[in-house]
Amino acid sequence: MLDTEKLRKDFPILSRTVRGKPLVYLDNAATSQKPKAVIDALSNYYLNQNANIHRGIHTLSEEATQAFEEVRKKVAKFVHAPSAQSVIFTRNTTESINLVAYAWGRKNIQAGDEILLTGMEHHANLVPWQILAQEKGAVLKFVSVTEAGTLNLEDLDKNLSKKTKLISVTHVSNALGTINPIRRFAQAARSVGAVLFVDAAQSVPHIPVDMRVLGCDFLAFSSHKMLGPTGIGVLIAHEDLLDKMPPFLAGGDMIREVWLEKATWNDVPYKFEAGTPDIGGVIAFGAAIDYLQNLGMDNVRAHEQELVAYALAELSKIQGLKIYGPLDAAQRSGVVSFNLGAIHPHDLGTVLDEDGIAVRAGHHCCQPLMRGFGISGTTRASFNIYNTKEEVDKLVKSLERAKMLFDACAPGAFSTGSSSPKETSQKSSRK
Ligand code: C6P
Repeated sequence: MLDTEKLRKDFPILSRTVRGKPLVYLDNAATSQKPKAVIDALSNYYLNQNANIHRGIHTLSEEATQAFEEVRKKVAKFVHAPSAQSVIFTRNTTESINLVAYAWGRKNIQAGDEILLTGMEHHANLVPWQILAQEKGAVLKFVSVTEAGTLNLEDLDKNLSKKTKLISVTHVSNALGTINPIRRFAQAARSVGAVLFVDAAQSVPHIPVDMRVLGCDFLAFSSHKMLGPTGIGVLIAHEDLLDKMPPFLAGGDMIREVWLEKATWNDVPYKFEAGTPDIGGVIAFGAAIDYLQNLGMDNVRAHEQELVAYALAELSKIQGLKIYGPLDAAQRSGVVSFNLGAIHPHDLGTVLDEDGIAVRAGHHCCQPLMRGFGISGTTRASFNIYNTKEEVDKLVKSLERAKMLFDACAPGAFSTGSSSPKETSQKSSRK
């Protein structure tokens, strides 16, 4: 198990106060906090190593190149990628998805082809496919979401056909916390010769992920959700798949030779890494992976599962509070989305902030999912390695305070316990 008390000391920001109260950071699905080891790695790069990579023959450039390439190996090992060369550094998960939609999609998707998605995708795993489908005359199909916040797998079988060329699914829902059965999707993809893309933005930071076990073709995630810096994303795919894809962006290291009228491309992964990357960010990302490896991803998962089980139990005691997603902690990551009576999530988030508690409120970039539940949004608490049961207790206490406040303004608002913020709310367009 994790020694939370000890590891909290590694995160300088956790000792600050917000509105005079100790910070309770429960917005980890948006971005995680960073341990000092990551901050130090970033500043050490700029203090001692700063140079461009893959270019210079001088010592600094060689050192920076080596440190950068070491992280590629670390990432590959962390998720059991096919090889270090199968790891591409991007800016974030969103860019990784767009890269595939652009480079793989434009080459492989034709009019009449089908792309199978789900109703719980983050906009980043929906809109790039919408654009591709519109451009190519392809058809989008969807696996629907049940009332319980799980995927309706009957839809997977029903919508699968020889026309299905790509299945793209989130491993863990950022809005509900639901852990999806990726192996089932991999079997489905194999059975019709489709390619499987897994959006792992919310899984790689929180549960052990083994690409070989998942059986996917593409995997994408972001450093900033897993204790690393912002501005670094990862895309992984088998080298033979990447070899066949045309470039996404052009210029810099992705080029082998250039003539006035034409150019040839570098090998994978460099073919997809145009221009100077965020070198310091990648090196600091390596420190984040070291940190998680030292803790052990099984321990990370065990800690967050215990915390989310506790949160589900305690939140369920609040009258009028509705939780979205599976109620079994084994089926969800450390994310809990809820509504309290008819209080708008933004108003609830504001009350929690007064108590130093940071949560996300809104549609969580999942508008179709929210629409399916007939709501404008939810309040979302999401946990990480440094969160504690005491912090869950503070969340519950603050929610009780919000309930009293709003009940005083609108007596009886909680007596039915059924009303939820409706999609028609004037604030529904806000995130
Ligand atoms: N979700 C959240 O608060 P980027 O922003 O590119 O690093 O990640 C995009 C993304 C893609 N897929 C999933 C499942 C995600 O959760 C996210 C990011 C954050 O839920 C910010 S919107």
